[in-house]
Amino acid sequence: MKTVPFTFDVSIADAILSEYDNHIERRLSAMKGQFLDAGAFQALLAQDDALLYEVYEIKRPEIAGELLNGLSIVHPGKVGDEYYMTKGHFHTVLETAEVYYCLKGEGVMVMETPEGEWSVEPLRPNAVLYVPPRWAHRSVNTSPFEDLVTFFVYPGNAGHDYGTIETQGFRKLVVEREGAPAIVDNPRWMSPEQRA
Ligand code: S6P
Ligand code: ZN
Repeated sequence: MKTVPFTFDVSIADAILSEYDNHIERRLSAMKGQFLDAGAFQALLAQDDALLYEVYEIKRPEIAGELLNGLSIVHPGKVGDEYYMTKGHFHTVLETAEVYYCLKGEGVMVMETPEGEWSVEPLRPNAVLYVPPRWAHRSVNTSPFEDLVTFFVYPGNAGHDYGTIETQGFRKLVVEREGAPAIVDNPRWMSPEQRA
C-alpha cells in the first residue's frame, strides 16, 4: 500500500493497470438471478462463463477519512436483450456518496433510493456523475462493441450492501429495443410497502 502522495496517468493503456493493488473479475456465474431472462442466462452460461466486468482498486484502509478509488470496466454484451451491467449495491453506510468520471464508452448509471425513487443518468466520456448518499448504483454498458470505463471514488468506510439488489434487483432495467437502449420496469421489483 502506498503511504505517500502519488500520481499516475489514468489513460486506458494496459500499462497503467499495474498501478492498482486489487483486480476483481466478475463473471456471468456471479450474476445468477440478476438478469431478467433466466433462460437466456442459463443458455449463455452453458456456452461460456463470460467475463462481464472488472474493477481495479487502489488499496487503502476502509475507514472514514480515506477515499477508495479505482477503475470499473464493464465489457459489451447482453443477456437476452438486457445489457451487461454491474451487480449494483447500496453502501452499507447509507449516508455515503460516490463520484464517477467516465473515461471511455457509452452507458448509463441506474440508481434508486430505499424509498423507490429512481434515476438513470448517461455515462459518456468526460461525464462526471455524482451519486448522492442513499442511492444504490449500477453501471450498464449500452455499447455494442466498446468497454465502458469509469473512474470512481468514495469514502473508505462506505462498505457494500449487495443483499437488497440481489433479492429484487433495481426498479428499472436497461434493455435493447429496436437497436437502442430503453428503460423498462423490472417486474421482480417490489415497493417498500409490498416488501413490508
Ligand atoms: C464501489 C463502486 C465501484 C463498484 C464497481 C463494481 O462503491 O461503486 O467500485 O464496486 O463498479 O460494481 P459492484 O456493484 O459489483 O460493486
Ligand atoms: Zn458504490
